[in-house]
Amino acid sequence: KKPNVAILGATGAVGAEFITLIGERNFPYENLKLLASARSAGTELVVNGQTYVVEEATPESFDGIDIALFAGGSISKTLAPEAAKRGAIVIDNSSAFRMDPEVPLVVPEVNPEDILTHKGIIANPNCSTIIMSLGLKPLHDLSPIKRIIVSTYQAVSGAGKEGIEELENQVREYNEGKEMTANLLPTGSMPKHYPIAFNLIPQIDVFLDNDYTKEEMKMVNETQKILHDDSIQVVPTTIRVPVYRSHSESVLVETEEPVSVEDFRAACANYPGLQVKDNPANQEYPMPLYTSNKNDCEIGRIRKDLYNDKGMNFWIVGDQIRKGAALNALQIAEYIVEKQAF
Ligand code: 11C
Repeated sequence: KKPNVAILGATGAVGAEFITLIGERNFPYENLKLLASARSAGTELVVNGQTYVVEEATPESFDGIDIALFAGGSISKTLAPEAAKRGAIVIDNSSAFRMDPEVPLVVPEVNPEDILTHKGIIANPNCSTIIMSLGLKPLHDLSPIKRIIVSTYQAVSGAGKEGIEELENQVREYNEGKEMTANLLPTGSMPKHYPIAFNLIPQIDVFLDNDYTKEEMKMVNETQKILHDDSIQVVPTTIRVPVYRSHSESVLVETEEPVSVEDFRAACANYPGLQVKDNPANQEYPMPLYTSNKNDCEIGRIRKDLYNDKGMNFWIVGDQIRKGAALNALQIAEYIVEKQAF
């Protein structure tokens, strides 16, 4: 059987990607409903050649829905439990339920076994966590991970359509000799905003009491949950860069036992959703311009720590809107459909 599917947040950057991927991947559905907040209701969108009118999302919108793909945002908090109550399996891209012990947090290549433990809601991890996890798991399988030091280089798409528009506008203003307008980054809720064009901003989301940002602590908590090991130490620095839609991460990992570069590279080459691009002699390494609009993440610059034989260094890059959000969620849905577990 095919599921009745709803997409909530259909008019945003992640929602648009859901629609593209549903067509590209031939995702099966019986009926499809596109939902959004009242502001976007009435918009017409085309899916698989058929035009749909976006409806305002209410709790009743989910009556009869088997799988609900939530693009994210604060609307999840109230509507996800309502949808689940009505029998839908919600795959939620917001941060609202990720650390709830009742809610599985899933990267399908890494912990697919958690998917069917859900009680109505399955959480999609934060984009930088998802992308890093694809490089961590093949290493973790060779020798358990003890400690991770990571710096991210995150695209403006992480701040949604508005983030992309802000970078576009600033580049234009700069080229026209005008002052750049900054209204959104690093985060809309704080008083100061800085241009991202020709700049780097070492703040993503708000600061917490420990002087790490919320984005950084997501990488800590979510990585431990996905790998089922709260003893893994994660020390992150998250940075916004003027790139449109792929996140890049420089990752140094310490494992329990030494792992050779050859073994790790071979494990990555065999890992689903991951491509090795690692040939320094030929100047081959992953770059965010070239992973954009692609499903697979790319890993390269694989090399040992200079001083610690249990340390492995790598660089991993992936499309933030695809693997970092919509693709990962849709893969969870595909798993549920394949198992006919709806
Ligand atoms: C960013 N990672 O790049 C954020 C966006 O918890 O899903 C996604 C936030 C989240 O700005």
